[in-house]
Amino acid sequence: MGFATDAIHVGQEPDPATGAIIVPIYQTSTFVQEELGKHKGYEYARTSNPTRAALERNLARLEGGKFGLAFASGMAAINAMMSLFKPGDHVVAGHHLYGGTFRLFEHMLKGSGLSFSYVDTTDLDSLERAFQPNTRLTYIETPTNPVMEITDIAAAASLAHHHRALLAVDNTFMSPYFQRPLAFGADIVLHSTTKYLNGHSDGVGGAVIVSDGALAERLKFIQNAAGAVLGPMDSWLVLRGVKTLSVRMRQHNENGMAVAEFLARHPKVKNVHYPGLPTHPQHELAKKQMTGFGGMLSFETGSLENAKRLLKAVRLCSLAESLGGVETLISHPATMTHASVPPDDRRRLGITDGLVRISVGIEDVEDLIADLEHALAML
Ligand code: P1T
Repeated sequence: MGFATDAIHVGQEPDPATGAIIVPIYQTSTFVQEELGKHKGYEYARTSNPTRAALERNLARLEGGKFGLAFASGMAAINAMMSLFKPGDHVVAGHHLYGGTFRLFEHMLKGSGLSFSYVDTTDLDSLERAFQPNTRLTYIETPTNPVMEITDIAAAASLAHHHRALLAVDNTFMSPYFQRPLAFGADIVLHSTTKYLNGHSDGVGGAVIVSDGALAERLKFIQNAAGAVLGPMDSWLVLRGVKTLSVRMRQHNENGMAVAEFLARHPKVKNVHYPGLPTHPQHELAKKQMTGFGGMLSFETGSLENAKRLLKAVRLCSLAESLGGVETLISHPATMTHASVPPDDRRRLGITDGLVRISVGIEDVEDLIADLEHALAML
């Protein structure tokens, strides 16, 4: 079946008890057993819950994987996945990561004995040089948050496998509608479902998707043992959001492209980071591994003062962290999403004080452009 059909139907057969077409919110902590050892497949809701299980099956299919696991947030999903590794293991990570992921690695997991090298994974030679005998994982975002750098997933997977490491890809920015990392050889896909998968800015969640049965077993063990599971109500909200993922993503892409082109033409905008623009340094690679460019972009206003003025002047775009919802959000990475990255590192990575990020929503694009035009006139 096609992607949109799968998004609407997989894991969502009519409820066997009532025929309800929508998977019910099984708001329960436990399940009554008929006799010792005899039950209907569910015992205790941390271990598994039917609403969460429906979402997990759905997300696994959309990513082209076999197993999905849903967590309480994107960070909980990343943390659970990182629990696969033990003290002494080394991780090669992309130098551009969501600030919270960097904070987890540097300020929590380093203390538990993991070590990290951060490299420019768009440059396959530096990626290759970063492997050590104890490297067990390569961890990337592509495109990266917030400057939209793109790593060749197939090349990163073969390098990782050559060094007997796994490749994990945070696919939050593209969603499986535009990019399916497992098909390019990645072993693990991560999501903050808070973003495009939910799509309506009304829940926090995360997911891990894999195809390997042994890896899935270990992740399932971690999910149950550590217990940062997604609740039934939040699982239901993501299930509902995913039903419209394909139509939303097409509109995010159309609006994203129009806003990027408008900004690229604007005399007060210095540099637009959007993989759909032919001027993006990895535009060709983007076309190879993505089927669209999505709704995320960032651009340079030149100074903190300009960024501040712009963010104050917008009326339709909302100044807020997060992304991937139907409404347009605008943010300032240096002081918001990436505040936990040390200032020197931020500057080296191009997360300047003048950088502004937009999660382009699916409003009428003329309204968005008019809002930005009005705000840019204040600079
Ligand atoms: O917020 P949470 O659901 O825990 O997800 C964390 C996360 C993981 N990966 C990526 C690529 C992300 O962008 C995020 C969260 N990002 C934001 C809140 C943001 O505004 O960028």
